[in-house]
Amino acid sequence: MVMKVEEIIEIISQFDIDGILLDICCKNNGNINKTYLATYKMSDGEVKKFIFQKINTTVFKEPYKLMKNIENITAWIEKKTKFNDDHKHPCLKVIPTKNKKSLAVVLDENGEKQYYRAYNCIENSVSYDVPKDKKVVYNTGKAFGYFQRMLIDYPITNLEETIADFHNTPKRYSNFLKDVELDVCDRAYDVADEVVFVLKNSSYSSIITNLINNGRIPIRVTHNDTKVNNVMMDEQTGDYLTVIDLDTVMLGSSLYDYGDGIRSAASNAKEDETDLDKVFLNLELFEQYTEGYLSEMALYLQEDEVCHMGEAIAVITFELGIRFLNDYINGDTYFKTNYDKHNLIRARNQFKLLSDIKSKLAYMDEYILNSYKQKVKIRQ
Ligand code: GN1
Ligand code: MG
Repeated sequence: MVMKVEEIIEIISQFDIDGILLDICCKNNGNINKTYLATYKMSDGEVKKFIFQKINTTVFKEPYKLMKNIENITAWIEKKTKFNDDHKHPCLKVIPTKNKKSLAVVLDENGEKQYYRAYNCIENSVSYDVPKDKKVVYNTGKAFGYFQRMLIDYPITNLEETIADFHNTPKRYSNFLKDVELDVCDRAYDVADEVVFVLKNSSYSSIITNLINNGRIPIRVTHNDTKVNNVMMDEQTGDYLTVIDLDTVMLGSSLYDYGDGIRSAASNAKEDETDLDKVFLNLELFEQYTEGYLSEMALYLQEDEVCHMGEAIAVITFELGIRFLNDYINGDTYFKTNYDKHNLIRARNQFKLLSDIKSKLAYMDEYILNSYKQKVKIRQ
């Protein structure tokens, strides 16, 4: 449903922003929430930008819990940033409504509640769907490593689960099998090759969850959506500024975050590239991300985490491929799509990427271990 400009202006006027709206536009990023960028002239004359987002409540069923997490996490990071006298990394801030709520609520034409939130906009920043160079990839790894490090001592009891079983890959796999069986849209037959690919690679589903369940790797506060475009970079210097999209910050494993970061930042092509010859894991970019990530996190990782970082890239790529294919089979109810077979295209893309990742695992494992050892030795 397309929202009229007057409607969105009415909604954002509920937020506590002391300025006059100059311009608003819809941003076409993210597969879940709807995002707007607005420019204001503030009462002191300064021109400032703000981000507004409509929360997708099919995905995030409890928006207030979600916002509580984000407010607590951003406050935690801001406190640490101030303590460290760090002026390089501006913090994401939730802008409250005039009646001091984290969300503006409006009713849609069916009487359903719609939830909107506002953030400061990180000034002079840019994000990339496909990184423009090696430096962006290095800095993406560093940004997510830094984020994990900032939250290493975050009180975990103070964190809500915003999506149940988000990175529970075995559950994703068993749900997928059920949905293939149900085949509500009559689409499974046409994607038999892709379904067979999933079955053949099913051993990837339980690698990380087994490590967690056997107590071999720690549970940490993790981002859980470490896509390259979730890092804001300095337009001029190319350095990372801050990590955004904190909706899925929950308890999880560092392995999913590292794996997802590589899957996203080191793929040679965008997630919906149809020419599969272009889709492969770029090893040079893999090295850059790994260097950036380990420069922040090497000292904090446990041995079993380091030993499984390579495999984690395969696991998360398998998981996302299943999610896209599952959504296609279910009739495209979860991810935003721009055309008919968009989710199927995305699934094929991830499966091609997975095949390539598998062929490079031995190299990547060795690289990770050497890089880790070097960093730990230097710091000791
Ligand atoms: C979604 O909203 P966005 O684009 O940052 C998804 C991620 C997927 C990603 C794939 C809550 O992230 O899990 O990895 O698409 N977020 C959610 O592009 O499902
Ligand atoms: Mg997201």
